[in-house]
Amino acid sequence: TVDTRTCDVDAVVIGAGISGLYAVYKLRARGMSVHGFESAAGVGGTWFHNRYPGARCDVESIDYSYSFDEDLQQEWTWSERFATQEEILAYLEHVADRHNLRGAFEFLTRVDSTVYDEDSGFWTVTTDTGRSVTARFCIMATGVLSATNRPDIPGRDSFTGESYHTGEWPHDPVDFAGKRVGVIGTGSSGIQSIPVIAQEAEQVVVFQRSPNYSIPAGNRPLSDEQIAEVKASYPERRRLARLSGGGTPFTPYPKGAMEVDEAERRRVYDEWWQRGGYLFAKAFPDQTVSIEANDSAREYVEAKIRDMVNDPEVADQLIPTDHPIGTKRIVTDDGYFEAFNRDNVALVNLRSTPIAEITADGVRTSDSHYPLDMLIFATGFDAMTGALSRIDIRGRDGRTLREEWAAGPRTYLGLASHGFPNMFFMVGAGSPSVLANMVLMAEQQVDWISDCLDHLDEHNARAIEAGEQAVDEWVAECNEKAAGTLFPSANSWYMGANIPGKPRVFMPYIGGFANYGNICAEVAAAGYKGFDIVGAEGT
Ligand code: NA7
Repeated sequence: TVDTRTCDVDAVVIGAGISGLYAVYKLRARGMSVHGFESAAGVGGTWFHNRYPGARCDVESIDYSYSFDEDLQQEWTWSERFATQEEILAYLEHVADRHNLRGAFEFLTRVDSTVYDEDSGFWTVTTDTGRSVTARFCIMATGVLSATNRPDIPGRDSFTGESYHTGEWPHDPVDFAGKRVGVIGTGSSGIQSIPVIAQEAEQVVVFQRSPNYSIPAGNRPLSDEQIAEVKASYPERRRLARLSGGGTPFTPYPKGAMEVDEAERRRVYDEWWQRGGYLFAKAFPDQTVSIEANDSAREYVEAKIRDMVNDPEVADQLIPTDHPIGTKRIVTDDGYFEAFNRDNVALVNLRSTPIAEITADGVRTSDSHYPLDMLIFATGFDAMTGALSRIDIRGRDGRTLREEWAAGPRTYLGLASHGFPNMFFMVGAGSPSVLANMVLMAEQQVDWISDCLDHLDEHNARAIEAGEQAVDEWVAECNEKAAGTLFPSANSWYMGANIPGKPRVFMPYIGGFANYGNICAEVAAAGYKGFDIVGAEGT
């Protein structure tokens, strides 16, 4: 039987980033009442928080933007090939205003728990401000790189100078002039910020545990002609992006790296190096599958790093030795390696001299003490699952998502989990997620969810839930796809390897954006195959 009480709203959307904003837009367009919660003071998600100097997206601006509103994509003009955080945030604020989305959200409100009640079929969402809202559907747009990681280094909180995490960067300008700045971490955030900070600070000490591959962005202003050309062909550009492996309109070279001779291989690497950025990982289709192909790309990049860094000993230490190139996301930088040619930038190799402790006035390694005025944690995130595990999510029969996912995320299509009816996860584990253009990724999933809700309405159904077998099979499929690549050999955040105690599972679906979209479409066309749909009578 169905509880005849009504809930407060049809859907709760948690998170006002790229996926949450579009979810609100789309669900409202279906005539649903939607209530959004957002822990930050404004919209933007990742782009609200990551305001560190040099923060940019590594996907080209013209692709990393919504496609659902043709007028918007014609009217908005990106200024650079790779947009700054500031410009992306301005864009998302513009979209929120244009579609009146801000009003749906309660800001500065963090969701503590979401609990499902089987009798009523409602989720109760409670917050740290004491709010409690009931809804039929819960959309978890909580972000994949949103739960920051501050590693538990001895003395971490004893530093008395200025201290920041790149993913929680303050809104007021940070002044580096005349200061000795320590940066812990050389992932994307460290690599993007270090050259910018070095231009202002008196001294920058880079504490590097693992070196990373990074490729110059080749960023530049977009000319009027380029903009006009893109706008004239936007629908075609988007079509190609949807047919691609990564949600951008680029296809790799048609042959494997070892199927061509050395001269051709070099020409292709030169071409993709010139294009700039992480796409270099995809120059040849087998680069992250075959170690031989990977070695050829690695050697090419190693030589480039040696060209850029004057001191051969420093260059040596900046070259990764612990993972095949591309199995951690290649960073897209602007002057990173050259920054080590400056007199005011020093590299501390934590592999040879680990951090012993953070002190009141600096960082002590096994062999030295580095006095600092400012300490920056560029130490990343509890990626993909961290934002979900920080919420107490309780589904049917009191089962908790934390327990269900204790050995790694268990989803069907990345969208849903067994035991958690009417709850949808956005752009996370089990989907191409961070391996694809997140904006098109979000659109694809929200559109799919919207169609799914149409289907439920047409069949007068009250709930949809991923079937247990479908989850088992999807988890196996995700693992099998990853096992066919070199990715599991890297200690990456894709693998959960950056968080002590986190299960080692390759979390995204690596079968490609287009394939994933096709699979989702087939599941829908087959009457949501693999999902259990509960009728109005509870059957
Ligand atoms: P990342 O890529 O996770 O980088 C974090 C960095 O912090 C990385 O170099 C880590 O070294 C380092 N780290 C983490 N914990 C420690 C400790 N305890 N000691 C020393 N160094 C540490 O995060 P980002 O924010 O840079 O980028 C995240 C993604 O955002 C990026 O991939 C893009 O897709 C956008 P490690 O490699 O673990 O040895």
